[in-house]
Amino acid sequence: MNTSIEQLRLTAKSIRIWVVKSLAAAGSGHLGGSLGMADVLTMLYFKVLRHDPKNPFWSCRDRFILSIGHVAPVLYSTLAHAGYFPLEELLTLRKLGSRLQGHPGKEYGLPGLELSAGSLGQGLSVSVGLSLGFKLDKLDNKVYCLLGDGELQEGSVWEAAMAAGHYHLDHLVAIVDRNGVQIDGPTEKVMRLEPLRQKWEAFGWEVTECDGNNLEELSLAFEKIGQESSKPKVLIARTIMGKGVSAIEGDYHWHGKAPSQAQTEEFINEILSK
Ligand SMILES: Cc1ncc(C[n+]2csc(CCOP(=O)(O)OP(=O)(O)O)c2C)c(N)n1
Repeated sequence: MNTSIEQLRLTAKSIRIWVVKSLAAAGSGHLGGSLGMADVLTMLYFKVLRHDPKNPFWSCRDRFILSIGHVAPVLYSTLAHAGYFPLEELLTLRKLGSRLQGHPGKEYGLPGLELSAGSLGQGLSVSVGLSLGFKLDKLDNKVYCLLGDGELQEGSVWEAAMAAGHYHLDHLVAIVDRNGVQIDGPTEKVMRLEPLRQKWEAFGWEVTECDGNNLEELSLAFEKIGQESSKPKVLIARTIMGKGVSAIEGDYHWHGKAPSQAQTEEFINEILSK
């Protein structure tokens, strides 16, 4: 896909605005991580992934596995922007009968959604299984799995990482939202993760790091990741929780909070002004 950085920036901006709008309509949800991930998801869905919103079950599609189900609002907003369903549906977030539940559920039939999520520590195992299956069938589909840094404290993540290294799952890409915070504080206080690069390397992964809120850096990082090598790849994307809204940036109290009516207007105006 030939999309300029400027176009991607506009898309990310609109994705953020609809995240805020949908959370405001729901009156609850996870704003911080959703805003922080807007640039990564924009890059994936508008430049990196092989997919077709008109044919969500296309067998040749790459898979995007959202392991941190709580940032569903940014996935929903991205899928809607990509054309999987109308933008207006975003305003049904968390409502009874909606296809857009607080944590994504396959049973609601949302086009583009690959996996139910919410219980942390599951997505990388699923991604390893998918990737191993593609490899055994000699297919070139890639699998991208988005993990939270707090989520890395789940032991199952490291079992999956070990298996990916063992089976040389070269078409598997894990992305870690390295925002340094989790639901109840800084990750390094709750359960130290550093040295994170060396941990992944020890499990047989090729590690790339970048500013996950910088589209130029993300573009270069995914180009590097796209180059052939026999290892699974991990992108440690350094991001800021709440990116785009200065009043909440970096504040873990916004992990799972929705804006009030007054804040909604203020937040949208700030995102629009940048
Ligand atoms: C197995 C499991 N344990 C606990 C939770 C509750 N929980 C939801 S999000 C979260 C914090 C995750 O931190 P991180 O992955 O860093 O996400 P961020 O706060 O950056 O959005 C926790 C503990 C959960 N969803 N699943």
